[in-house]
Formats: sequence, C-alpha cells, structure tokens
Amino acid sequence: MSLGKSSGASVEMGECTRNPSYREADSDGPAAAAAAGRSSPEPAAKRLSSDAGQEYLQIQPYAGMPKEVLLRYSSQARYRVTREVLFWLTVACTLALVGITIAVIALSPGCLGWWQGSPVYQVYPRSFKDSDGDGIGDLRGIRQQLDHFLYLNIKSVWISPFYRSPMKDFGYDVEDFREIDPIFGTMHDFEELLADMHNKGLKLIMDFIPNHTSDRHRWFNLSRTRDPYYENFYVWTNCNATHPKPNNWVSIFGNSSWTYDEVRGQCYLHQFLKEQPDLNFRNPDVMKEMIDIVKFWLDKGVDGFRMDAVKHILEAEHLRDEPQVDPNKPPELVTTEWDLHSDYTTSQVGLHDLLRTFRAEIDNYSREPGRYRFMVTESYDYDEVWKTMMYYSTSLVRESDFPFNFYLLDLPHNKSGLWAKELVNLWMSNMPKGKWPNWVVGNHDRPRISTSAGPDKVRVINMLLLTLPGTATTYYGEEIGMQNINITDSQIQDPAGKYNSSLSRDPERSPMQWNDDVNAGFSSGANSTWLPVHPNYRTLNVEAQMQDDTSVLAQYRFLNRLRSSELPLNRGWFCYVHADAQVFSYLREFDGLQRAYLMVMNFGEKSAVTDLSSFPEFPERLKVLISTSHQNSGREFPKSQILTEPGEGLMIRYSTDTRFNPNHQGECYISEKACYLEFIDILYKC
Ligand SMILES: [Ca+2]
Ligand SMILES: [Ca+2]
Repeated sequence: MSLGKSSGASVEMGECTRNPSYREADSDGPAAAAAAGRSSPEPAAKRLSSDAGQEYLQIQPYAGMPKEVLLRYSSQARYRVTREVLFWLTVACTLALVGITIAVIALSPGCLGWWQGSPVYQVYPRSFKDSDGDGIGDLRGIRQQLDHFLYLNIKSVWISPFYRSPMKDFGYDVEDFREIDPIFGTMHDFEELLADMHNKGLKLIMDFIPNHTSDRHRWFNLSRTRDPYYENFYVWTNCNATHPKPNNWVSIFGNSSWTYDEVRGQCYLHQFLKEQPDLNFRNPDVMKEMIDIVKFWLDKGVDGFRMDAVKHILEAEHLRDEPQVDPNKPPELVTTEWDLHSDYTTSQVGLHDLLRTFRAEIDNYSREPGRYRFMVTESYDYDEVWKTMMYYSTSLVRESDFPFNFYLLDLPHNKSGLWAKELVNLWMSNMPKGKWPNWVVGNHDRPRISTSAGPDKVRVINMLLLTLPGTATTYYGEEIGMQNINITDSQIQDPAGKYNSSLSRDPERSPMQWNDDVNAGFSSGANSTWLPVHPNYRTLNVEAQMQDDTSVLAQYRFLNRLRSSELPLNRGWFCYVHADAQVFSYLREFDGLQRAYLMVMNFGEKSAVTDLSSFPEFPERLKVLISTSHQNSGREFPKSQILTEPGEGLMIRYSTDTRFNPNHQGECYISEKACYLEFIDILYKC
C-alpha cells in the first residue's frame, strides 16, 4: 500500500505521527539532509531504503507500525541475522529429525507378528467346555473359558472345525462351509465368541478343509445328478459297479479310495472316508467357490486359517496305479497308505500355486494396520522334510507363515537327548534361512504326550516347547499334563476307531479337566459326556493346579510369560551346546544383552552329570532359574557338573559379556538377526 493514497493510509500516518520517535526520525531525515546542504537527487523512498540501517537505528517498535516502516526496521542487521540464523537452525533441526526417524526405521528390526509372539493353543471344540449340558463342548463353552488363555498368556487360539457337519469325521466332513453345526451353537454364538476374543486381545484361527466336503454337501448332490455347473466339482471316473476300483489308490482310513455312486453310475474319489468326496481343484469353479468361503470368514473377522491336509488337494489326472512299496505284495493286500508310494495322490504339481492363490486372497485382508491374517498348512511328509519346507513363503511368493512341524510328535520313540536334538535339528537344518520355526507335540490325531512319553516327561517336554525358537502349539490339556483315556470298544466314537479300534483317536479327545466337580467341570449336565472324563480328573485339573505353584500348569505359565518378555527367548539366537544319551542342552542369547538362558534337559531314563567346562563362554558357576523338579530351582552348579534327573529340565540364567554364537556359528540359528542397545534401550539391525 502506498503512503497517502487512501484514507486508510492517512489513518496509519496519523498513528505514526503520534509516535515521537517516528516524528523525530522523519524530521531528521530529508529535513536534516537539506539543513546540512546535501543535495538529494534520489527519490525519498530509495534513500530511505539504502540508509535504513542508519536512519532508523533509533526507532523503537511501537504498535501499529506501517508495513514499510516495519520492513525497514526489521532489515536492520541485528534482526536480519538473528532471523536468518533461526530459520536455518529450524531447517537443520527438521532435517536432522527426519534423518533420525528414517535411520531408526531403517535400523529397527521388524516387530514380531502376533502369530510369533504366543503359542497357538488348539481347542478341540467337542471337548473343551459344554455350556448347555448335552455332554458335548460348544462355542458358548469356549467363550466362557477365555480367561484361561489370558491366565496362560496365550494369544492365538486355533479351534478345530465347527462347520455344519454329519460328524462322520467330527467336523472334517463339511456339509456347509458357511454354517455352524447346531451341536456347537449358532452363527450368533460364533460372532459373540469372536467379538469377545478380540476384546480380550485373542486371535481366532479357523480350520479350513479344502480337500473334500461331506457327501451330504449340496455340491455333491448336484454333482451326482450332473447339474451342469457342479458336474465336475468332484473327481469322477468310470468304473465297474461290482468292482469299483479304477486303480489301486487307497484311502488314508484304509481300503480303496474309490466308491461307486449309483445315482451317477460312476466312481468318486475320496482320499479320506467315503463320506468325504475329494473336490476337483482342476475345475476353476471349485477354486472360485472355495475362495469365496475363505472371504466369507475373513469378512466375519477371523484372524487366520489352518489349512487341512493340503498335500492331498490335487491328484494326477492320469489315474495310473501308484507304485507299491513292496512290489511283490499281492495287489489285493494293498489296503493302507503305507503300502503305496503316494506319487500320484499327494504333492502334485500345481498344489503350491493353489495355496499361493489362497494366500493372496488372505493377504488382501491383512492390509489394515494390526489386522494381519495368518496361514498355517498341515502337511506331513515324514521322510521328505524338504517337501514340508516348500510350504514356507519365499521372498518373492507368499504361502504359509509356517507349515506345521510334527517331528516332535516322535519324541517318545526314543528317550534320549540325542534323539531330541535330532528331531529339533531335522527342522532347524532344513528350514529355509530366516524363516520362523514351530513345534507341535500333540494334536487331536496323536496320543497325548503325557501318555506316550510318560507323565514324568510332561514338564521337560513343555519346557522344550516353550524355550525353542519359534511358535509352540499346545493341544488343549497339555498345559496340565492330561493323559489319554482308556475306552472300551462300545465307547468308541471315532469313525477310524470303528474301522480299527487301534486307530481310534478318542483317547486323546477326552473332556478338558477344569476342576473336581461333576464331569471335571466340563459339563454340568447330568447326562454322560460324549467321551468319558479321565478318572484322574479329581487331582489333575486346572483349578487344583492353579493353587499349586509347583504344578505343570504353573511351570507352563511361568515359562510362557518369561518367553514373551525376554528377548533371548522370543527372538534370540538358538545354539546347540551338548547332546548325549540323556541330555540335550542348548542356549538362547541375544546380541547386546547380558542375560542368556542355558537349557539342560534330561530326556533319558538315567540321571546325568553334564560337563560344560570346555565352553569358556559360560561362567564357572551356573544358577538354576527354574527346574521341572521344583526343589532344584535356585540351585547352583559348577559348569563342570550339572546334575539332572530323568525327565528334569533346567533353565539356567546367567549374565555375561561374552557371546556364544560368534564362536559356534555352525551350531547357531536365528530367524532375523537383531541386537539390543542397553544404553538407550532399543533394538536395531546388526
Ligand atoms: Ca453342548
Ligand atoms: Ca484331493
């Protein structure tokens, strides 16, 4: 705005002239110059500008200074320099902050996902808790017991199938993938369960069964009647009605995997029960329908899937006979899966493409912050561990977060430290670099570890499970050392057991033992429970063990809580230290952290003295933080003489500045290397 060109300017000038300093400066300017006889050819404004530093040196700030005056005033060196210094200081600080932020992000190791930070607890829903007294566990029952998971510090819960099902294979024969079986409750019960779990910080992992449906599924009925869309939803082939064996393939449950269907006049394939026809994943419409089902549950908010029996998803299209393990065995005696090399019925080319397609759909739901959806595959190739490893994701293609590791199920086969190490190493030495391990010691298909390995080994096996690197899986009841039940032939419920009582999986599926009330607190109904409760429930139950700080439960809880809070245990190095006929010993440490955990565990049948004096990294005296034999907790041993009894596990905690892993690189593993800076309490990549 120009001076004197508007009334506003006049007002401003009026204000100016009331300021004595300005008036003095104003009159001192051109008037003083004229008085001094200096000629002044320059316009007044220009002269004012060039001489501002001199002429306005005496000006004091006052309210309502006009812009031009203010500018002249502020252009004095003392203000200009200060201003510029402050400006560049602000720029420098901002850049430094941005730089530090980028550096911290770049140097920070990734956080552990929820599926890495907690054991996965497997709930077998028929057996966990019955809410309505019919003797069968249900979803409302699970909801009633959520605090049990919080008590154990467990965050991930896998619930075995609860889809609508004729229960020929207790839920693994699905009649409708979008409905809850009435035995377990309603969709509303499920939604309430899921909401409650999320409110308590728990994640729900569902079973997903891609290989087959129930023969009662709508798709199968439409396929039998050759509905054009569903005609090829299952694996059909021509066969002889009186001798329905198009080839020698056998079912996992025994005998031919083909059954003649009178309605369609063809045979259908079933790799499991004849009531579980295999879906035909060579038909893209089948994949599309199954993906829609996955989305249905992801939309409901489930946190992940355990993909069932994945290696069976595809079969060879040529349907040729599989080679016999014993070529001389008469073909009519080839009736079990162990009689054949399952070259054409498992792990076919294209299988991983299908799983990666499922994974990509699941990942679409992982994009919201804090809503990672998890996928674990169930596949077991006992002698071909490399096949199992193929389910791990690669850096380019996403598949499983991990495939289930069932090798520890074989711990009871040979009670020795060497055997324990061999089974652990089978996974660790074959796992792709940087991947996350996992460990299973029990499930709904295998005898409980307390029975197969013996009750005296329960504590040490739980200790192993919770101190190895990676995610542990705990089958319900293992946290209290539940044992198999004995059942008579008339009590058998499992279809596999009805076919062959020695194959019955009922013994490991008995009701959860909550307390010493009727039915072990599992069911308040007067009627009997679907399987008998183990008679030891009066003393072996959750409530009793909560009162006893030396119990299996107390030890499980202690170790699991420690695991979640201690860096060496939840993401540190894992190093083999020693193995012999009795003892398996390993170390967990974390670079930059002084605390380390030395595990000395006796899986054998004799007491042992372990001499670790050849390792200079360990202090001379080692103090036991916790022993599975309670009386030995707190005990100190010289490192040359660490005493363990059969079935005893020691967790030794010590402090050191000397790292073990740099000197034993071939014996040590880590998934993602990270270091700790004690000085400012942060993790960083190293
Ligand atoms: Ca019930
Ligand atoms: Ca199949």
